[in-house]
Amino acid sequence: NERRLRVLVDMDGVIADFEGGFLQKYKENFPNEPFISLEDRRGFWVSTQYGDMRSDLCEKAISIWESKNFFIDLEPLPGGVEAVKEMSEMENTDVFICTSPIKHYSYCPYEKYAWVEKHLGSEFLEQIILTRDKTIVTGDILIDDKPDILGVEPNPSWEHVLFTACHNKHLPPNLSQRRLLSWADDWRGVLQSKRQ
Ligand code: UMP
Repeated sequence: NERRLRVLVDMDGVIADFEGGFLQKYKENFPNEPFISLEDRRGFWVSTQYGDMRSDLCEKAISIWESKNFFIDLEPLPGGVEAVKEMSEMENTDVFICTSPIKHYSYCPYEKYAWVEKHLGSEFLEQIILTRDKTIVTGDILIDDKPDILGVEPNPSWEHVLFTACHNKHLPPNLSQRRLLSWADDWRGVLQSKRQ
């Protein structure tokens, strides 16, 4: 059916609290090292901002999300699981979880599946897209907290709706990019605006 709406929902920073989970485990593992509060986060790459603070902190940051149980232990972001379930039950709507795994593959891909099963239910295991290049995935909307989503396809089919996160909330207004401030924002209106 050509009239079905296809919604791609990012995982880290949109339905799973990557930033909060990172900061908690970083402080536990490196209690004597400086850290960046969520209020002071700037830029998508946590490792870059930590490396800019002190060069050895880049690899210390990376060691946190490369560890076993990092991704499965992430808390859901407020309203995200409920929103994904609700949109998946809407008529003529297909929802996919579209997420980029880290290249250290020992735990992350497995734990992303386990997280989806735990928080969304086993039926959502059918809806997972793991890709390092989201531009080659077709959809009507991609809800994602990364400001610049680039890849081999110069003209992706989806409209990127920027989901607000600690690292992107200070970016200057971009009139060509819609935002969702949180899952309490009008995501239903965004979906409706794409239906025809
Ligand atoms: N990630 C890094 N380095 C960082 C921050 C995040 O490798 O500094 C990882 C976590 C996620 C991926 O696996 O990048 C981002 O995936 P998306 O949210 O773009 O799907």
